[in-house]
Amino acid sequence: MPDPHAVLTVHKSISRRYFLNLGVAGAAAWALSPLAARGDEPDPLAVELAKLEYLTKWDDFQLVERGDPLPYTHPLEKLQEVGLTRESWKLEVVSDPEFPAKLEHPLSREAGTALDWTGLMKLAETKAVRYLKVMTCNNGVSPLGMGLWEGVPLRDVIWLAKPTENVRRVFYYGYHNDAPKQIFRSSLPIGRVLEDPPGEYPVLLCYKLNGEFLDGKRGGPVRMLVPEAYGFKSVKWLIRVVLTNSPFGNDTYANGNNDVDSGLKTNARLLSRPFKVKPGQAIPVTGLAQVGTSGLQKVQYVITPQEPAWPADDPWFTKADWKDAQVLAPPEQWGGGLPGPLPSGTLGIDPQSGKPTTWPLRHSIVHWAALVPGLPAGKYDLRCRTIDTAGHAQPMPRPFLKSGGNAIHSLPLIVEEA
Ligand SMILES: Nc1nc2c(c(=O)[nH]1)N[C@H]1C(S)=C(S)[C@@H](COP(=O)(O)O)O[C@H]1N2
Ligand SMILES: [Mo]
Repeated sequence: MPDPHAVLTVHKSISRRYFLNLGVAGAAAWALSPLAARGDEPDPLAVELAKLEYLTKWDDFQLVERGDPLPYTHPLEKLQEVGLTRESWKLEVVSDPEFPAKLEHPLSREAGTALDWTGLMKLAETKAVRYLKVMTCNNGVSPLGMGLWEGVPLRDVIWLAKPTENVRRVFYYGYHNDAPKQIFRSSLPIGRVLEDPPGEYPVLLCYKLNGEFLDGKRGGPVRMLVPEAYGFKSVKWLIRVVLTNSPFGNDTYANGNNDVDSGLKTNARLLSRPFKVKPGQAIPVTGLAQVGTSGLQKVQYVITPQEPAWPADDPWFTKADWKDAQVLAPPEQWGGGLPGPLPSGTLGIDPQSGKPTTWPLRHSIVHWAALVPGLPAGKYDLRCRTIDTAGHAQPMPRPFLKSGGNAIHSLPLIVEEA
């Protein structure tokens, strides 16, 4: 267990660094701001900030899980029988009977050739890959958690099955209680699995989150991890990979009207702001932004009076007076209960300095902050948005909800004498 006070120090230090960056005015504002703890009393906002580790602790990771019963809740004996313990885990890589692919060495339970945990760990000795990635549900408003994931590239296991022709897609399945109605599956084009565009991370057979082996609750022993995609592509309790000559996807999530080819969207959320401030008092605001396919150039905020209401013909506040917030630098401590610094070989991290080689990192989050100048008494709405690398303001360029949420987040703010 990491020391919660250590975390508090980390977060106060990033916030303090931000306010001090603003110069003399910033230093004065910092001293007055509720982020500066007074004496031994941690300020309520500082306590909120203390929860904002860069990586998410296991217990704070939100889950999206189907199954009745949930696959990991079976008694140990049953878990062993179905292969949901490390010792009993087996992964098949077989051909699709409906649209057959040609495999010279299928990995099947029946033939006793399925990949087991020992085989996976053997591969991991030379092939293990680690990277940071945010897990977000296509239908959720904020990320489920930010993780350091480790696994073996899926392609290395696919090659063990010696595919030779008629492979157009990869279907993959989680354990589903042998009940057809409970199947959870997803798919990728074979090209995406075999090749990574420059700088892109590989699709993984993932077995670790934040330095610890996945337990059942986190989708273990092994889950899929698709770095650029929403969570539904990262199937948990993985038991079967099917190589198919079908040119079409089979994703369970398509049944929910979801855009199953969507990459992560770039968007911003507010995390903390005082609900009520005095007239003229500077307002410290913090938030989080998700760095999606289109990258992140800026985070911005705007405050508008609640009355009169903003013109209905500008629902995305494109004509509002948006101001730039400050995207915070990489953290000095990554949090998430990680036992020590980021492990060597983490993609995107310089092995010498332990710092990211670019910032922000792809498919990840950043924290941001702004010190908003004081306002006259009144009722306001505070909003935030991102500007992506191409200069598109959220919710563009893909405002369609079923491709993943990126609506403009808004919270009320009251300015009045105490
Ligand atoms: N087998 C299985 N895998 C699954 C799911 C599921 O219900 N069953 N949910 C998916 C969805 S919709 C999401 S958003 C992610 C969430 O990952 P997490 O629960 O580890 O946060 O898991 C995905 N993998
Ligand atoms: Mo999801």
